[in-house]
Amino acid sequence: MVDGKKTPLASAPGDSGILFIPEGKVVHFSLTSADTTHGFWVPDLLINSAMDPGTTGHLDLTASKLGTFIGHCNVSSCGRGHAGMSFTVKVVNQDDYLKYLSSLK
Ligand SMILES: [Cu+2]
Repeated sequence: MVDGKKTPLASAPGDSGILFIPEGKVVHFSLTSADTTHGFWVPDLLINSAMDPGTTGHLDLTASKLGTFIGHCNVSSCGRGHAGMSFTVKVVNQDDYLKYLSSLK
């Protein structure tokens, strides 16, 4: 969530999700899981948080560098499909973030 607005995870079935976030803004994540414990790990952004079923964890992030970063689940015991549990985080400047949001309409 950025400035009180939800930030969608752009993805299509079978594709890894892409999360766009603006540089220098506090982004609030609400993290949970539908089945078992998974990890929300983006090492280049120093994010490492667990997502547990039945609970909602909270994480605030202010990305201080532009770029494209890879995230993974880092709970190897989470089950079948673990190897494919990755996503992309794109940290963009404020103008590009607003363009991205406009493209969703
Ligand atoms: Cu997992």
